Amino acid sequence: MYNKSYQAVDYFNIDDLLGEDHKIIRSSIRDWVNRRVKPIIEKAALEHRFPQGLMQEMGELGALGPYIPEQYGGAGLDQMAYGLIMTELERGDSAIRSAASVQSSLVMYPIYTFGSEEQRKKFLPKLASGEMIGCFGLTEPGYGSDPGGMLSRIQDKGGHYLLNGSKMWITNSPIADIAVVWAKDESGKVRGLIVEKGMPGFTAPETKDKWSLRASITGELVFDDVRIPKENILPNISGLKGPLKCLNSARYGISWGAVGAALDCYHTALDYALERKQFGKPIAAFQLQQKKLAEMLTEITKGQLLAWRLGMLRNEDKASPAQISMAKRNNVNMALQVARESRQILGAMGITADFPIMRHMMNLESVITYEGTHDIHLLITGADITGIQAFE
Ligand code: TGC
Ligand code: FAD
Repeated sequence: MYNKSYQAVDYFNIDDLLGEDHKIIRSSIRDWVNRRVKPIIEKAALEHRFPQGLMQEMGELGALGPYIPEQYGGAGLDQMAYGLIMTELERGDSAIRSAASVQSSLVMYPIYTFGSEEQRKKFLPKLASGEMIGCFGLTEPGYGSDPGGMLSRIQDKGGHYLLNGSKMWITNSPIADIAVVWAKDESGKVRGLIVEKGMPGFTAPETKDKWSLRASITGELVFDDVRIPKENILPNISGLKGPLKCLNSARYGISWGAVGAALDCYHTALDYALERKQFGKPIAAFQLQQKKLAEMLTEITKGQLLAWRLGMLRNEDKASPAQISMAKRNNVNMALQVARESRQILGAMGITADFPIMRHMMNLESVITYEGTHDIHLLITGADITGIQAFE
């Protein structure tokens, strides 16, 4: 493992725009990632294994549901703090950020925003502490980018609902205690429900042999006549906008998270370029390598500013879904390009597990696909600019 001390670059003094509390939170997460994630993540990824014990540690740090009010076990922080936490976690690995984003934005957020008071009290404190793990089921085998076509159905049976259908590509489903699932009712309206592990007819098989996000567990959700008590329906939302509001929060977090992966690649490449000698000089002395480093830093800085401004807008509740799409799309693509360029700077060493770059690069191939693909976010921007939907 390449082991230089890490000080994240802040080329445009964005730190001056943060509060002291933000810097304290960031430094506690950064320290934890350096101590608890960096030393074990390469092995976990090679072994295709999620380091599950880290969930409770993230809970102790306040990284699960950071913006959920303290009365429900959250840390009561703002959106900027959430973003900074995501950057530090993804500097460690996208799988760790994924686990925290799903728990925070896709499980705690809908229960807090659309749930009953009983649901909030029952689930949120355990999710915040990491004692309970949650997952989010929207995507189906036949409906990924177009979730409105979903086939999963609930039928009202008087005292309970009967759930049938399946979901796939679900982060953490095999280890989750609860799943926030989206299914249509008899009138065709999308509803959200909380499915609990152990309910008869509910299984969550693992999806094996991924080349990407290897330190994250992915699986299916299969529902075969699962009885869902009525108190497990999220009462305060119906329609596709329910899951999409959750995605706004998760996509926002990813726009910050991707910056973390990019920073880790950039720092690794810079350190390596300054040390590695060819033709009698450090390779950092060659213009071609300087071009790569200078362009990477430029793009990272632009991504940091975009995320920071989006955080300000989110704090004021003024960020539009299209603005979030632009930031998620730009920053993930930026991180993937930075990973590819950094890998080249390391030459053959770049393909080994001695360095984090190839792992980040492979992870980012999922990040550019999930939470809305690169194409879909472009189409969302295009529709916003022109007023014309080009999806169909
Ligand atoms: P469309 O007709 O445009 O919209 C349906 C209703 O939803 C509203 N809406 C939104 N509301 C809030 N936030 C948004 N971002 C919204 N986008 C749309 C819209 O106003 C409408 O409301 P109403 O009241 O009129 O009914 O929907 P469409 O069927 O044409 O589809 C377009 C859309 C937006 C669904 C599609 O562009 C899209 O986003 N597809 C991507 C699907 C996606 O992102 N799936 C992610 C699955 S979860 C995941 O990947 C987790 S990875 C976790 C990890 O490990 O980190
Ligand atoms: P498709 O929708 O089949 O798209 C295939 C290609 O066609 C893409 O390039 C896409 O951009 C393009 N395309 C689609 N429609 C259009 C169009 N209208 N115009 C132009 N091009 C188009 N989902 C969950 O619900 N919960 C999770 O926790 C979750 N975790 C995930 C974890 C991982 C590791 C991965 C890889 C995925 C996860 N997903 C999850 C699923 C993810 O959200 C979907 O993969 C994603 O939304 C894309 O759907 P799809 O894979 O079916 O691709």
